[in-house]
Amino acid sequence: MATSNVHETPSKEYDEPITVVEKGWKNIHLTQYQGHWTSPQHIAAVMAFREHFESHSDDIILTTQPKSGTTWLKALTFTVTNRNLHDFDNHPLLKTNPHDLVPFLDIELYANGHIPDLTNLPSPRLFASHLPYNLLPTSMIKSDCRIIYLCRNPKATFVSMWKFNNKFLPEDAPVPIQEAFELFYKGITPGGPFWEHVLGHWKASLERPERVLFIKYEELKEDPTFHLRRLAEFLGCPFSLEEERRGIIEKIQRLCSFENLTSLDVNKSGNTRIGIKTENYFRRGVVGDWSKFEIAIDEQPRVKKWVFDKICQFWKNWKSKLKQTHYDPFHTTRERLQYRLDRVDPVQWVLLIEFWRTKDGMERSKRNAENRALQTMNHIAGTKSFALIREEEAIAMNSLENVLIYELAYGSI
Ligand code: PAP
Repeated sequence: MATSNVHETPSKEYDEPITVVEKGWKNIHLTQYQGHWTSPQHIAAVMAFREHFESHSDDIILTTQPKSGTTWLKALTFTVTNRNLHDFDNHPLLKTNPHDLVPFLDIELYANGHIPDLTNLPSPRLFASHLPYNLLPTSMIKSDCRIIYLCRNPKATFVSMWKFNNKFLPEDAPVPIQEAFELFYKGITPGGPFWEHVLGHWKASLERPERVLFIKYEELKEDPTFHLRRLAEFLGCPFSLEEERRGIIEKIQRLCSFENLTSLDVNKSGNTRIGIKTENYFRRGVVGDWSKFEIAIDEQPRVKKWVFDKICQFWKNWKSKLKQTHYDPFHTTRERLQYRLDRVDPVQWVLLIEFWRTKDGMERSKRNAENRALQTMNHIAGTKSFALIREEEAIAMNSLENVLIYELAYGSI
């Protein structure tokens, strides 16, 4: 297990030109480093981490965007991996904030470009990072280390970030929610852009499922037992029948629950190692809380447009890579898509579209589309000639993009 007990060597100058600096979120300037938004003071750390981190094959890396449940994931993973070392009545989490048990690599261990000596930490080393997948050190991607990614509904992540950020401002001068959302929408948010972060990890989890585990905060809330089993299996330490019988999964859940962690003195006062008040990592810890802020966020109506634009953007990029066909039903389905947006979880939308772009996704989509075509044919047989229906379906399924359109227009999502 990684602890704070690491040696540091003097920092080296990292003076890569900073391309853009935005005065985002009122109190913090944000810088874009290779497409990733972060505070200027973290740039040296990010560069040192990327250049010097030597991954071990049994490392466990927790990756998240800020405010998507990092604290919770740290608590859960620490408890699962160390369950044979600590008993629950005298557990480190009762006295220590999860952030001080699982350090951040990019913004903590390599802070200011210092190069820590992490070689002698006991295995498996447990670290966290807010970096997007494409910026993780090459040694991490090439090694067999395991990456656990937790993502959260974008609106919930945004509201949590907005509330967190306001804690650093005078009480009577919070950043107006529309202003903050405008930045978040453009991707200018600590750890952003949101979609790129999520999609990078999502793709990696499809390409390397045995090395990258993708979890959603909302699903973890809904069925923690299922996801804890999944997590333990992924880490190669599944719960034994005996452990299950002893109720260890429920104990882990309880220990790491929002209710329990917020009841502990350590999380009511004091700071974490990186100087943030421990209490600031906990607010409400629920799903759907953002809906209270919906009126403000949706005034423009930003969120729907945002998700819709993202889908169109993926769609266009995808189309441009394919041969153009004479049949372009995009316009005909546009309204239907707009209509359906109200009913679908936005993360699910974009993830599904990305999934369809993979080979497995396409195979599955094709089968779904064929089944649906068959059903349609059965349903309307008698009112149209079979040949005509076959022709229509053939057109609809004649290219990859048409299969997707078919799915979206008539699909089950
Ligand atoms: P970080 O990126 O700065 O580390 P992070 O832990 O990712 O923050 O996000 C904090 C959110 O996780 C808060 O969400 P909220 O603002 O919507 O309430 C916080 O309440 C929530 N959170 C913290 N601990 C837990 C937990 N044990 N269970 C569920 N949610 C939690």
